[in-house]
Amino acid sequence: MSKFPSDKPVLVTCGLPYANGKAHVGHLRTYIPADIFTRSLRKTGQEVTFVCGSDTHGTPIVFNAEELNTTPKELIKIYHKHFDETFKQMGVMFDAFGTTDDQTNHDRTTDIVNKLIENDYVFPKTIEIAYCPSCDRFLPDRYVKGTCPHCKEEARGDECDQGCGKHLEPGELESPTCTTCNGPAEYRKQEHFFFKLSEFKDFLIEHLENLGGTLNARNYALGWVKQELTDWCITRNLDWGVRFPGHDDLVVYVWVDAPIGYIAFTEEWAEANNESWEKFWKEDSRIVHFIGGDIIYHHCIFWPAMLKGAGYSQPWSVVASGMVKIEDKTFSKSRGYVVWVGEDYLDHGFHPDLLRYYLASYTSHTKELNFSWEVFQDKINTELVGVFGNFLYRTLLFTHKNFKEIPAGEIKQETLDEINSTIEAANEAMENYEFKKYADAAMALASYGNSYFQSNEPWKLIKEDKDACGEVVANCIQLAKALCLLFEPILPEKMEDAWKQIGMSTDVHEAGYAEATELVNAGTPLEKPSILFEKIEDEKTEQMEAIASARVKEAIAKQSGKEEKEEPKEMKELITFDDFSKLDMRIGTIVSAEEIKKSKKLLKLQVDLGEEETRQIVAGIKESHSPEELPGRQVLVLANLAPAKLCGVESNGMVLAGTDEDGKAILLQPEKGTGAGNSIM
Ligand code: B3M
Ligand code: ZN
Repeated sequence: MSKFPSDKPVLVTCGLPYANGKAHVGHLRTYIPADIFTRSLRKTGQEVTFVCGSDTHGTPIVFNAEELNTTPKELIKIYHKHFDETFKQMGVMFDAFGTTDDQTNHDRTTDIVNKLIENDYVFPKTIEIAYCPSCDRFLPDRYVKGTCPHCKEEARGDECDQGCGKHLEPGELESPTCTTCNGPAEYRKQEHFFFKLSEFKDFLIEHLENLGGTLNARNYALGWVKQELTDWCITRNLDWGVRFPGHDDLVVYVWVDAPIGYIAFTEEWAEANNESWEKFWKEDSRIVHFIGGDIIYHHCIFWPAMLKGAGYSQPWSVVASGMVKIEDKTFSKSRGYVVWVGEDYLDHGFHPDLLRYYLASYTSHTKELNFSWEVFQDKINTELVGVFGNFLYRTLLFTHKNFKEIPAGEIKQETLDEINSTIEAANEAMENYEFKKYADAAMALASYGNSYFQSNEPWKLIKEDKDACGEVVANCIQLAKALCLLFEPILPEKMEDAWKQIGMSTDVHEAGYAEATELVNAGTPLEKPSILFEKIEDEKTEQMEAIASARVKEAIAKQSGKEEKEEPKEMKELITFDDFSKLDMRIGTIVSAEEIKKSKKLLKLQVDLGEEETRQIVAGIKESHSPEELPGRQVLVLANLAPAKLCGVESNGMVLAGTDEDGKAILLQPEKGTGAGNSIM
């Protein structure tokens, strides 16, 4: 049964960007799918409110402001404006976009903290806090670094950001050092306030068992809750933030007032639109949080417990996106592995909708996404240009040339059935937060349109039977109409254009999926069409790749200067011997190698695997190996990998390689020469 539309009010939120840095593609991996989800729900007839805002408190902001010789207030003003503008440019249309420093949020936070105190969920405790004797101050969160007590990696005060990723409580860090003067810090006793998180264990287990969204969020959180829940220190020694009631020297921890921003922004929206915020936060509702995979703990544990303790409604779903990487390194603006939305994308003249399409359709939402200009180009050129754009343009050009209007003609049941089943599949994908499946379903309808056009040969029919030709064309325009509606959530601006081109005078953003099967109006005049999607040239991709790799190289150089440690490798899921024995691994001998002209990274190899014919395998080793040096070399090959096309070239297996210090491929090889085809055990 379909979950949408429902009678319950739906609120969609996105994790709040810290207002102390620019927007990068990693951010968009959360915001764009959330925007697509909101737009798509609206198309089913569901009313949705979509809110977000800037996260303006916490030590990173005070820290940055100090470094830039400005005040936190000035700093957040600049970045708040930047995010607001960037989201609008990217077509991410929030109904409200506030800041956690708004008075509404100060008031709501104070109210919630007071409720928690009243309900006896807050208690004082004297703890050891890092203190720097030479700077003469207490060191909250980012002001102190040291060793993580859990994994012994270098960590900062509130989070083991380079090691195990655990949230750290004040006083937990070993060998504390002041990040301002780099001098040794000491622990001093001080009274702080704690939230009794441990009392919420049973509530949280039940809450999480019923929580919707993506399984990664739910399952991680359940794992943590079942292990241990420690009470949570919710105050800090800072001037900047929301005052802890009754204590002028303390503010609440940023992770208290940041999620409360979701409520405050709903209030701001309600105030401006004469609406109720309570229907979401005090009554039975569907609150859907879109977040990055690194803040599951805060959204699935702290936040619902806090809401429960203060008598508010809890989230209905948490949708957590996988991380974004660039050249296999996790995005990190502090380390420089980053693709900026402004200077690395929009400023190069790329249309926002292309990036929306790429992010939505590249891989499943919870998987890691390795940002690649080559894949970006390939997806745009083959799918948007080659399939969807091609169908729209050839249909409209042909219609304009031969009819100048939508011709009369019966819309066939088969066409309507195809549209209906696509919408059904797309909606099901959306309800499961499977944006790639949604995009693929829509693209498959465009392919259907191309085959329909091609097999009916309207260019022949026009000479023989104009009426029959008109019918084919009318069916194509019906398909085009459905495609505009299906693609609007992903390509909002482009579909505004396409909607006009097919002769519609209404607003495509307001139109619902139900209109897809409302018959197009014969006789509607059609203008000469314009091309919606242009091919991205190879030179452009190469230029963009060069920028990205220069950025990563620079970051690596900077880092080795700072002697920072590499990211530790996370172990993948355990597999059984049975799983392993499914791999057919063999020694292979490279017989020949040639360049794939279109690709910077790929070579086409013929490999002897002891079979009758050699195998064609495409390998990403062009940057490290020239084709001439390869024939005769022995390599390790995964022989039973399903065939795939890389850059249009068929590949039947995988040559195993590792990477060197610069991230270039190094081939793995047997210790001594042996027969091709010998298996690896
Ligand atoms: N400002 C950003 C992050 O840690 C943080 C999110 C707050 S959501 C309430 O990804
Ligand atoms: Zn750790």
